[in-house]
Amino acid sequence: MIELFYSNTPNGKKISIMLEEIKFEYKITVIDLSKKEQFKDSFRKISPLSKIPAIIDHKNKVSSFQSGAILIYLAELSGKFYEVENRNLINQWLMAQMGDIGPMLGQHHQFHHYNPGKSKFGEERYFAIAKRLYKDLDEHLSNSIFLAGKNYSIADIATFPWIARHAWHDIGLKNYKNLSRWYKIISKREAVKKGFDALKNGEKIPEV
Ligand SMILES: N[C@@H](CCC(=O)N[C@@H](CS)C(=O)NCC(=O)O)C(=O)O
Repeated sequence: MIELFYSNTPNGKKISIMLEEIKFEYKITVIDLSKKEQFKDSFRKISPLSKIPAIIDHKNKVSSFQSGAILIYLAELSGKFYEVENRNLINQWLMAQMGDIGPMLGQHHQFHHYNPGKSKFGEERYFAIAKRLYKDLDEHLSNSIFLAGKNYSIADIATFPWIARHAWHDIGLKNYKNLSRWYKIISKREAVKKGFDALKNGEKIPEV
C-alpha cells in the first residue's frame, strides 16, 4: 500500500497518474496547501522542503519526496515505463521536466494566470519562456512519438499534467501539431483519466 501525500496540482497528478498506470494499491492523504499543512512537522519528516507530492511505501517502509524521484522509485518497483536500455534518454526528459518545464510553466502560471498586472517584466519573461518551451517540445515531438522515443515513459507522465494546464498558458496548444498529437494520445489512456481525477470530483482532462 502506497500512501500519496497529495494536492490537486500538476505535481500531485504526476504521481496519481503513475499509481493508476502501474495499478498499485494506494490511498491519498490530502495536504491542504491553503491551510499550510505542508509545514506540519509530521509532513516535513518525509518532505523536508514542505512540498507535495511525497509518498510512504508502507510495505517496504520507504518514504520519498520530489516527484521525479518518486516516479523513478515507482517505476523501478513496478518495472514499468522506465526501460533499462533507454534510461539515459528517459532521465534527460524527466530532468527537463523537473528543472525546466515544470518550474518555468509554474512561474508563467504565477504571473499570467494568478497575478496579471502585477509585474510587466515577470509576465513577459515567463510568457516568452513558456512559448519557447511549447515550440521546442513541438519540434522534438516531430521526430519522436513520446518524449523519450517510441515508448511512453515516466518522462511523459511527469510532463503531461503541466501541458494539461494549456488554457492557463494562453499559447494555443492546437497550433502546435506534434505537441497536440502527443497530448491527445496520452489523454486517451484510462489510467491517465483516472489519475487526473485523483480526488474523484469528476475532473476531466482539458481538451486541445
Ligand atoms: N520539485 C518539486 C516541486 C513540488 C512543488 O512545487 N509542490 C508545490 C505544489 S505543486 C508545493 O507543495 N508547494 C507548497 C510550498 O512550497 O509551500 C517536485 O517536483 O516534487
